[in-house]
Amino acid sequence: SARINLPDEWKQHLRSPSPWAHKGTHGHVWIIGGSQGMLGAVTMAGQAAYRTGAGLVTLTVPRSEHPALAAKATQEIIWSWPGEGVFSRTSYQWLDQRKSRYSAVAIGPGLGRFAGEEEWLGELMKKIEVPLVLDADALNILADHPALVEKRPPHLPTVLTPHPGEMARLIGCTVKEVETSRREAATELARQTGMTVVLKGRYTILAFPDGKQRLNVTGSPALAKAGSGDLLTGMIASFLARNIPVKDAVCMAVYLHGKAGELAAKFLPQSVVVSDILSAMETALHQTVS
Ligand code: NPW
Ligand code: AMP
Ligand code: MG
Repeated sequence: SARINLPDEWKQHLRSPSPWAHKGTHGHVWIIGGSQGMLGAVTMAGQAAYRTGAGLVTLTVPRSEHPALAAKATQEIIWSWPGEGVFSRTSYQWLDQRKSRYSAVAIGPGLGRFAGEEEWLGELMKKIEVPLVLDADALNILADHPALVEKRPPHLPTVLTPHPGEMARLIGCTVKEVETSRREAATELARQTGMTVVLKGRYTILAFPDGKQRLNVTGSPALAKAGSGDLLTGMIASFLARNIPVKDAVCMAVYLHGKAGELAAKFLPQSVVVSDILSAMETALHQTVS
């Protein structure tokens, strides 16, 4: 597979905002996920989205988690899922109005599993008319209910971001089998689903519905820590929210995510925490555009 380098046309996507920019100019990212004990996943994704240029980020968690998230989030807007307690208990009608506010959506970080999850994810996949990223537990739901893929209108961009464990569940094999045939696994899933696949790992492989692949070689063991994948999900959603074409958006996100890991790990990879990676993201972006 061709390696990802940052060609000149990507610099265009990353150029500095106009002096006349306002927060509505750079896309509104909607991140849906979180569950008891797993709220960090959505705030980390939200921070990564802001760091990579999003103008607005809204986090949606179950109503029961609203107070806990409100105590944590600062820059992110919180809009809890309608209906008491968990995610699924609602008519979904409000989605028709709500969805037009957002320019890209990510579902899954810290989501957990719950009764009614199949119908819930199906409604979102069907009704969301902007680019969609499915990560973490959204992928696990998809693995258990493969027919959900049909719910997604095929003309809309959809990105799947499995790590090898999630990939093994999606294609029904072992993690070891995924690791010995990463390219084949990613390509097969992209073909089966018609979606863009980001198979994460030391060398992340991207597979597109047209059969093409790209390989990313940036990265660091500093990223081998809780939260790294949640950051990547926020970055992809942020680039998609700015109307960057899906192929460019995923290539840029995995490349810059890896670069940020490298820069944050200058001294001691094992000591790097998420806030270091978020800070290094600015340097990674700056080095890329200059
Ligand atoms: P093994 O053990 O090697 O056989 P899970 P999760 C495998 C949320 N988070 N290479 C590995 O398999 C997420 O968003 C919340 C090889 C392992 O057993 C999810 O919603 C946080 N194998 C939820 O937690 C911070 C690899 O996959 C299995 C691999 C659960 O997600 C953390 C683990 O995967 C987290 O992001 C690799 N590179 N990577 C928070 N603070 O709120 C993974 N595996 O069972 O899907 O668990 O990824 O932790
Ligand atoms: P997740 O397992 O969902 O948190 O995702 C982990 C993220 O960190 C993915 O983007 C991986 O590619 C990245 N990552 C984890 N370990 C490494 C490593 N040793 N080298 C490069 N990237 C890594
Ligand atoms: Mg993850």
